[in-house]
Amino acid sequence: QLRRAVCPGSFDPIHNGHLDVIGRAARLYDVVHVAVMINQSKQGLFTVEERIELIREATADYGNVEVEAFHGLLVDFCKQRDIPAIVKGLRAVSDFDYELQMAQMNRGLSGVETLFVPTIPTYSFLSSSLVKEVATWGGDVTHLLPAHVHAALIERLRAK
Ligand code: COD
Repeated sequence: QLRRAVCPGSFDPIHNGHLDVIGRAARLYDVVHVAVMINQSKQGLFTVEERIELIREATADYGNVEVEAFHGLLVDFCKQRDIPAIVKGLRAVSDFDYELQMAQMNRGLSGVETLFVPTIPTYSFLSSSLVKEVATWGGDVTHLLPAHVHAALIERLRAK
């Protein structure tokens, strides 16, 4: 039986911090599912379909990453696909409170485990919202995103 894990998130858009965590999970598990949350109440810069395409291109070389959208509870996504583990990056203590709450809740709901990998220091300050904010005002974020994501971001911000 294949050993599966999920890396969930908004990924609006995917950045190098996300990719680091997904890549590390992909070395530990047979199949890594990247689950892109559909959030009806919050419109992103990219549509869920666009985000999925950007992630697919960024993770194609790993060879064992599957990218899908989901709505509703993450534990239901896991149950439907026989996924026993959630893999998350931990940036700093500021992430810890909320991540611990979600981990406890998800385990209580369905027994799914959450594993945390410490973010590499280079990306510990990185978030999609900061990348968007900096890029909006012309700051250079080239080194924080895969090249095709950077190009899509610049294009999208120009069109707005
Ligand atoms: N370095 C390393 N990892 C990072 C970095 C970084 N710089 N930035 C983010 N990450 C990792 C983290 O593990 C993070 O959780 C993940 O990437 C995704 O990040 P985002 O910002 O794209 O996604 P979020 O925080 O908006 O995602 C939240 C979830 C979708 C995971 C969460 O809301 C969820 O599970 N929702 C589903 C509904 C549900 O089940 N709710 C009940 C929860 S108990």
